[in-house]
Amino acid sequence: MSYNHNQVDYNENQPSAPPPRTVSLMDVSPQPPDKPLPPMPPGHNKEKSKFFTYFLKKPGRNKIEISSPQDFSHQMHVGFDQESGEFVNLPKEWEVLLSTSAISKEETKKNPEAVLDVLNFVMNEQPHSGVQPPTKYMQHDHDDEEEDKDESSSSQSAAPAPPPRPAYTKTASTRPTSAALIQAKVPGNMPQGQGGRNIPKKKKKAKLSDEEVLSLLRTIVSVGDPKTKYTKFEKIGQGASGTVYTGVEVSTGQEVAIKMMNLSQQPKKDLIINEILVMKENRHPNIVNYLDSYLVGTDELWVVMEYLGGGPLTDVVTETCMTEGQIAAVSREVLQALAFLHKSQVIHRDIKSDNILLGMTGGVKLTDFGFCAQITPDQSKRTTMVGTPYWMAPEVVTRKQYGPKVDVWSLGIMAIEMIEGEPPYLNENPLRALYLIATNGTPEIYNPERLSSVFRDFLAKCLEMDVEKRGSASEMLQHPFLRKAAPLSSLVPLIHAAKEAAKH
Ligand code: G5X
Repeated sequence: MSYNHNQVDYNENQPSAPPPRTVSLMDVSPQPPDKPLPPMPPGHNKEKSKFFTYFLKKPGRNKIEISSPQDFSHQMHVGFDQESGEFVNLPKEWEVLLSTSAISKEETKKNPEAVLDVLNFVMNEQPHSGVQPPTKYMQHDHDDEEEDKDESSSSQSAAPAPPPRPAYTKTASTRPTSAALIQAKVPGNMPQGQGGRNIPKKKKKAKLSDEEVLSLLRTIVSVGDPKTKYTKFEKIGQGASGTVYTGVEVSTGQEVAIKMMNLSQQPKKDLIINEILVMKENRHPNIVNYLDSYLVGTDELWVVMEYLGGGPLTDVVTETCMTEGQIAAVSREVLQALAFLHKSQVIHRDIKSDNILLGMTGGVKLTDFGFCAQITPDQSKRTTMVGTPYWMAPEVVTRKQYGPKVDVWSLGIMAIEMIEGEPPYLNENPLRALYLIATNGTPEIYNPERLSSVFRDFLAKCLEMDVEKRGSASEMLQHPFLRKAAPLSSLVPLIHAAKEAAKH
C-alpha cells in the first residue's frame, strides 16, 4: 500500500465551503448580527467602532464538533473602538495576552485585524495544530521540555526582550496529522453515518492506537537489528522528537546520522511516520537523504540518514560574515531542494538556518522534514500554522490559505539571517513579532545600500507580500543574483571559523 500519493490532511484542509472565520476589516459598518451584539460600554460611539465577526473556537476545546459551518454559535463579535483603541467584547484570556504583548495602542489602532489574527493564532490554533508560541501562555503542550523550563518567572510584567537565538527559535513540536494515516485508519475516507451527524472533516482527528502505529511501522522499516549494522554511536543533538547520534555503517564504513525516538514518549506518532514516508520517496542532492529505518524493541524507532559534519548554517550566520557570493551559493542550493520538493507537492514549512546542514566540503542540504506537508492537486492549499514564527510568511500568520511559496518567503528571511546574523524581530516579544509580520509585510533591512541591487531584487522577490507576484522556487533559480554564486568550497572557511568560535 502506498500512503504518500493520496495524502489529504483532514485536519488542515479547509472544508469545501470556506469557514466563516472572516474578519473583514474593510467592512467597517456593524455587521447585521446573527444574534444581538453585546451592549456597548457607556459613552460608546458607534461611528468609531469597527465590528469584526470573529470565528472563535474556545481555547482548549479539541473535540469533534457536530456543528456545520453554517452554525454560527461559536462566532463572536469583537468590536473595536478607534477612539479609545480598545476592543469591545474581547474574551478575557485574549485581553490578558494582549496586555502583556508589548503591542502598543497605536499599533493596535493601525491594524486591529492583525492583532486579532495573532491572538487567534496563539489562543486557538497553536495548542493542537501549529507552532507552539514562545509565550508563557502556551504551556499546555509538553512536547518540548526545554520550552517550558525557561518560562518559570515573570508572568505579570511585559515580557523582557529575549536573548539572542532564544529557545523559541526552535521549531514547535506539535505538528499536523497525516491524512494518509487517517485514511489508513478509516478506510473509505471519512466516517459516514456516525449517528447521521454531519461532522466537518476539519475537526476530525483520528488517533492511531499504539498497535496500529506499530503495525504500520512494521510495513515501512527494515528488518534486523541496527545495533549490529552500525557502530560508534555518538550523541550530536537532542530535539523534541528524539535524540540524534552519529554512527558508522559496519559494512561500508559510511558515517550516518541516526535519529532515535522513543515511541511511547511521542504524542504524535503518525507525524513521524509521515516524515519517513515522504522522505523515503523524495531523494535529492540538496536534501539530507533518508537511508533506512528500524524498530528497536517495541517502542524505539531509528531513522538512519546521511550525516553532514559541517553543522547547521545557524552557526555560520551567527559567527561569521558571509559575502554575497557565499549567500548566493547557499540560496541556490536551498532553492534547488525547494524546486524539487515543490514539484513533488511537498512543502517543507520550516525553512530556517537551523534546518540547513553543511558538509565539510561545502555541501548544503535541507533537513528536518518533521513539519513537511504533502499537498495534492485538489488540495493545494493549507491553512494550518506551522513553522517557526520569525520565518513565517504573512499569509501563514494571518491564517490565509497558503502553498509552497511560504518556503520561498522563509528562504528570504534566511537570506536576512545570512546578512544580519538573525531574522527580523528576533528580539521582539513573540506576539508582537507575529503582529509585525502580519502588518509590516516585507521586512526592512539595515543599510540596504551595502547590498548590490541584484541582491536587493532577489530579496524583494522572495519577500513579496503578494503571493502571486512572489517568485516560485523554480523561478527564483533563474534569478541573476545566483550568477554571483561563489564555489561551494568557499563555505569551508566559514564552517571552520564557526566551529572555532563555538569552542570559545
Ligand atoms: N544528517 C537531522 C532530521 C531528514 C530527512 C528523515 C533532525 C537533527 C539535531 C539534529 C541533527 C543532523 C546532524 C548532522 C544529519 C538532525 C534531523 C531529519 C529528517 C529524512 C529525517 C534533527 N536535532 N541532525 N547530520 N542530521 O541536533 O527529516
